[in-house]
This record gives sequence, structure tokens and C-alpha cells, in this order.
Amino acid sequence: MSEQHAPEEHLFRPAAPVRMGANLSAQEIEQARAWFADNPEGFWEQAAKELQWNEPWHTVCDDGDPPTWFAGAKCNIVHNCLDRHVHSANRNKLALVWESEAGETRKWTYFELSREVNRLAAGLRRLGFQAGSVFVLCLPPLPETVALSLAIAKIGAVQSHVFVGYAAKVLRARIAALQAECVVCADGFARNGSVVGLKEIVDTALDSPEGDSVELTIVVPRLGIKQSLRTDRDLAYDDVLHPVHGNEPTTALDSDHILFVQYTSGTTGTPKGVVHTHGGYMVALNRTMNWVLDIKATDILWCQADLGWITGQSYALWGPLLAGSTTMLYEGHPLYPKADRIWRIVEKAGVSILYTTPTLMRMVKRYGPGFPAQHDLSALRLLAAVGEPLAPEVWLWWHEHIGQGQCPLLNTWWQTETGAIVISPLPANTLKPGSVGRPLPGIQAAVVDPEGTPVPANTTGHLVLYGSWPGFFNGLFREHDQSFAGYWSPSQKTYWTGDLARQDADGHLWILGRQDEVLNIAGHILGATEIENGLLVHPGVHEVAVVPVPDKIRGQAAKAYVVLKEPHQAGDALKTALTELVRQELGPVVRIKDIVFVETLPKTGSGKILRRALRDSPPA
Ligand code: 6R9
Repeated sequence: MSEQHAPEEHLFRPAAPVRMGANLSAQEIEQARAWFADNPEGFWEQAAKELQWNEPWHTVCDDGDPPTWFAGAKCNIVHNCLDRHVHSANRNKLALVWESEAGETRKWTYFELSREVNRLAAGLRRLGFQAGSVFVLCLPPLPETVALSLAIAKIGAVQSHVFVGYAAKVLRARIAALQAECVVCADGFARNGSVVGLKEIVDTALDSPEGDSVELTIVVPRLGIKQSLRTDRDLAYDDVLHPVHGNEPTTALDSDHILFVQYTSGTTGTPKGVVHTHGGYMVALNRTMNWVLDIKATDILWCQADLGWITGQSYALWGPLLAGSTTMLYEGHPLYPKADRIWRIVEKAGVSILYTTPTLMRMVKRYGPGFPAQHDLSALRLLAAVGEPLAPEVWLWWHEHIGQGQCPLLNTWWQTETGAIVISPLPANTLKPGSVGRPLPGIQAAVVDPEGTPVPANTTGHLVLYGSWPGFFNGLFREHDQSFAGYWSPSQKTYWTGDLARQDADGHLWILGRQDEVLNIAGHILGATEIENGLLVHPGVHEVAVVPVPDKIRGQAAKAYVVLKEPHQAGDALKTALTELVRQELGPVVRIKDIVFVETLPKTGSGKILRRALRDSPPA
């Protein structure tokens, strides 16, 4: 792989209050690394002891394929997300704050959430559901959604959240793959000012042979749309609730009992049902809540991801409740009806941690600094992003206009398969815009050549993770034999992430995109991201996707699809300016062969740019 120039670096040292107030100081970060290097099992055992277990483990990590963390232990994540808080000072603290697009708000304390979960769990048990039953959830982020997730996990059943934006075809495929017994949905919800009829989509999916496994549909009457529930299949949410006096028992489960199945296609390939389990997942997630998101008792965390994406699962649902903090749920489009909606919510609820995505960050930047400036954002103390490469230009803008130059802005890297954040700067670290920082203490990562040999600093290679950690997925659902094929090589104990990266001399990692999104221009291997970041430096560019096209002389050349902030600026003069900009930013070898101005780019459900779609079937 070719040598690359280190990008121009700006360094941002944390302000004194951030440095002093972080849950892990700079010195403690280095101590944690040393501790892990010295005693990896002891390191993770300590993390596990921060949570409560019904029975202890006999082995910290049972080195199978896949490895089992905390083997022999019994636990339930719901005990840690809910039961223990209800018996502590958190009892009357807000577990969640909800706002709808129309502006309604609801708030539930841990006690109120627990009461609802107890009734639901009792109701689900009465209906015959138990450990191992499989539920598909197709729900907007409502208080009831959180309660249902917890109730399902409380009885040891398996859940899989599906994006509410999917068509019946996708839902049908998920139901069939999971052999789900129960589908939970809302009748509908509002987004961007229009009503989405979710129940009809679910009915279409179920009225097909693939829906045969489903015995029951539970419907949350979100919009109160008058519709006849089908007597053979449907039950209203309220009719599931069953009176309980005191606590409904939380089932004690093996540490590797399945909690949820998260489907991911990333930006390529067919969807895979990634399995996460109660024990290991909660330990890894809890660590990142404390060390990366730096959670404090007073925080309100708004993770803007959909629950159909691992980011929403981990940081809008399970993570904040594990930490005993307050999760902000917003059911709507963050820029509706105007681009300041997101800041209205932050101001009104006093959101202190905002976990967002580069897609949304680019949108916010496009609308300019006037919108955030109208609001009091002083409660915000930490910003974080995930999902796609975060261009330095976007980082710098957010740091200045949203973080007021004060909030750490953490570019976190992880995957559905890793369960929780695995590579990220920590708040007490010096930040380099565009970089994802270093592997967290407890995680070993490297940049290697195709044979697995580490490459020198500042050289592009494949990002791999070594060994196992508690958040690592437990295979693919119902595909036990081939779960790890193509991912995990047991002999090398190496997990191939599929991303290209570069590590600088300080050990900071720079993600260059998926390995199937590389360009080979006259022997120079470049991630699509590198060229895109060059184009994003232009103030008129909102979003861009670069794909390879054949080139007789150089083998491949770059073709760029560009969305402009002001579409009327499109024209040959701008094309020339952009081509020249990339030459300056990346050197003369990187020639843009073609620039196409488009209105939008194709995206996945979680907002990632679908370069594969542009490459394989270019828009006319
Ligand atoms: C959590 C999540 C994983 C893929 C991953 C990578 C991309 C995630 C990133 C990033 C650059 C970051 N990705 N975070 N790329 N910088 N900070 O996104 O999981 O949906 O499974 O996607 O997302 O390509 O391999 P998932």
C-alpha cells in the first residue's frame, strides 16, 4: 500500500475544566492502558464488577470460537438498567424525556419506567412468551418502545429492532430470517410533517408466507388512527399490560444469552443478523458510557440515532439506562419544521451530551451558524459523532459553532459487530479533527497489509482488531457454523473490520472508508474519503461521494458526485475550481475525471452514503 502524506494537523487541547472534570484523566488513560497490557482479564473483570450479577463467573473469557465472556455467570441487563436503579437514589430520577415532532413531551422516572416494564413483562409471560421467544420491533422512539425492549429482555426473550422507514419487503425478510413469533409496531407516526402508516406496512409484511411464524402483533396506539385490530392476530398495547403488585421477576440468564439481533448491511453486501448477549455487551457498553461519553449523574444524553441502528440500541436505549442517566428521545426529523429544531430541543431539555452523525452534522453546517446562535446551548458539554468519516472541515465548524470551542468533539469509531465504541479519543485527550483517536484502553488495533503484517506509520492499510473484548458480537443469528467466516481468523485472533485506515506517528487512527471503496489511481491506493475530504474544503460543497471509474492510462480515476449548498452555482467554472482544489490538497496524481452535480446522494437507513449504488448504477 502506498505512503500517504500526513494531513495538515490542528491540535485541540482540552480546556482546563474538561481536563479536570473528565471521568478518566490523561494520566489515568495511560495507567489503564498499562493495566490492560499487564493483565487483560483482570482489566475486564474489574469492568464487570461495576455491574450487578446474579451469580459470578468462573472464567473471565472462555477462549472458544466465538469466545464467551464471563462464562458461568448469571445476569440480566435489565436488572442493571432498571431494577438496581429503582432500589437506589436514582428511583425518582428521569430515565427518559420524550418529545414528538408536534412538540408534545413526556417524562418517565426510573420508578415509572419500572412500573410499566413490570406490567408488560407480566403480560408477555401470560401470553406465553418466555426466554428464547423472538420479537421484531418496528417502533418510533417512544417511552413505550423503551418499556417494551426492557420487558422483552427481562423475560429473556430475543428482540430485533427494524428501521421504521423500511418497506414491507425488508420487514418480511427480517421476520422470516428471525422466525419471529411476535411483531410489535405503532399504528403510525409523524415525520417531516407527514403521517407514516406503520401498521399497514406491518400487515402487508405479515400477509405473506414469510409472516407465518408470527402469532401475535402488539400495536402501540401512537396516533390513535381509528383502525380495526384484527381479532386473529392483533392486541393493543394496553391489553398486554397486566397488574402487578411489587416486582415482576427479572429472569437470571447465562452471560451469553442473546439480548438482541441487529441487522447490518453496512454500506455493502447482504444484511447479517449480528448477535449481542446480556453479559459481555453490558460490560463493554458501560465502560464506554463512563470513559468515552464521560457520563455524570446530571447528564441528559441525546443520541440521535434510530433504534433500528446499533448506535440507537447502544447509546439511546441500553447505555444511558445502564449508567442511570437520562436519555432524550425525539420522535421526528431534527430539522423540522425549521433548521433550529435540534437546538430548540437541546435548549428546552438541557441536553448535555449530543451523540450525532456526520450526515446530520453536514446538514446543520449547510444551514449556517445563525440557527444554533439563536439558542442557549450552554448545557452542552460533550459532542460525539459516529457512522461515517467526519471531515476536518465539518469537525472544525461544529467545534466552533456548536461546541463554542469548549466542548470536546469525539469522533468515535465502531461497528455493529463491536457492540460499543472501540476506537475514540477520550475527553481528556488532545483532539485532531478528522482522526478517530486511539483504540480505547482494553482494545488492540493495528493497520496491516493484506497478509496481516503491520504497516509503517502513515501508510494506508486494513484496520484489524486483535483478541476479543466483552462487546464483541457472538456470531450471526441462526448461522452458527459460518458466523465468523470472513471476519475472524481464530489462529491469528484477528478481526478484519473491512475498513481502511492509517495510523500516524502518535498512534492516532485516520479512517479512509470501506476497503471496497478504495481507488487505485496509477498504483496509489486512496480511500474515497480522502478525496471527498479534499472536496469538502470548498465552502460551496455540502456533500460529496467519490467512486472509481476505469481510466486507460491510470487504471482508475475518480468520479465525484457533488451536492452543492447553492445548486445554482453548478457549472464548468466550479468543476475546474474543485478539480484544482483536489490537486492542491492531495497532489497531482489525484485527478478528478468527472464531476456530476446532484441534488441528493443515496444513503442507508442510518444515513451512510451508499457509494456502491453510485458505482454500480450511476444516476442517469
Ligand atoms: C456504529 C456503526 C460500521 C462502519 C465502519 C466504518 C463506518 C463508523 C466511523 C466510520 C469513519 C467513523 N464508521 N464510525 N467511519 N469514521 N468515526 O456505524 O456501525 O452501521 O455497523 O457501521 O461505519 O466504515 O466499518 P455500523
